[in-house]
Amino acid sequence: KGEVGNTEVNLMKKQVSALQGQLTMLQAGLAKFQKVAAFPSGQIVGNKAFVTSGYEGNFDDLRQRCLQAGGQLEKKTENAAIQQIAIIHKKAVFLGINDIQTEGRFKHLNGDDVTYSNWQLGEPNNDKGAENCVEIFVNGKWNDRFCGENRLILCEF
Ligand code: 289
Ligand code: CA
Repeated sequence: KGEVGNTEVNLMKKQVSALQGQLTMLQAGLAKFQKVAAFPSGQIVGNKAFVTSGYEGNFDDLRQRCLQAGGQLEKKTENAAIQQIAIIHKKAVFLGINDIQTEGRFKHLNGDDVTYSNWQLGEPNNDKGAENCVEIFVNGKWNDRFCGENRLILCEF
C-alpha cells in the first residue's frame, strides 16, 4: 500500500510541475498580449488597461459603449496614462467624472468624490452654466465641458 501511495504522490508531483510550466507559459503569453493590445491605442497601469477604439461620442454614449464592451469609463484617474492616449490621437478625452448631481462637486461614476484633479488654470468654470463633464487635453490638464460634446472614447478594463 505504501508503494502505491508513493506512486500516487510522484504522479501528483509530476502533474503539479506540468501545471507550473503551463502557468508560466500563460503568464508570459498574457503579458505579451497586454502589450500587443495596448499598442498603439492603449496604456497599461498595473492590472488596468486604458483603451480607445478611436470612436468619438457624447458622455452617455461613451459610457454605454464602454459598458457594452465589458469595460467602464475610468474609475480613478491615471492622468499620465490617459494623457498619453490624448497625445497619440491628438484629441481630448472625456474622463469618467461629472458634477451632474451637485454643481461644483465632481464625482467618479461609482459615486466617489474626486480627490486627485489637474484643472487647467481658471477651470472648472461651468461656462454658460452647462458644463458638468470633464475633458482632459493633450497637455494633461482638465476642463469642465458640456456632456453633449463629442470626445474620444476611453474604456478601462
Ligand atoms: O463652450 C465653452 C467651451 O468651448 C470652453 O470655452 C473656453 O475655452 C473656456 O471658457 C472653457 O472653460 C470652456 O469649457
Ligand atoms: Ca470649462
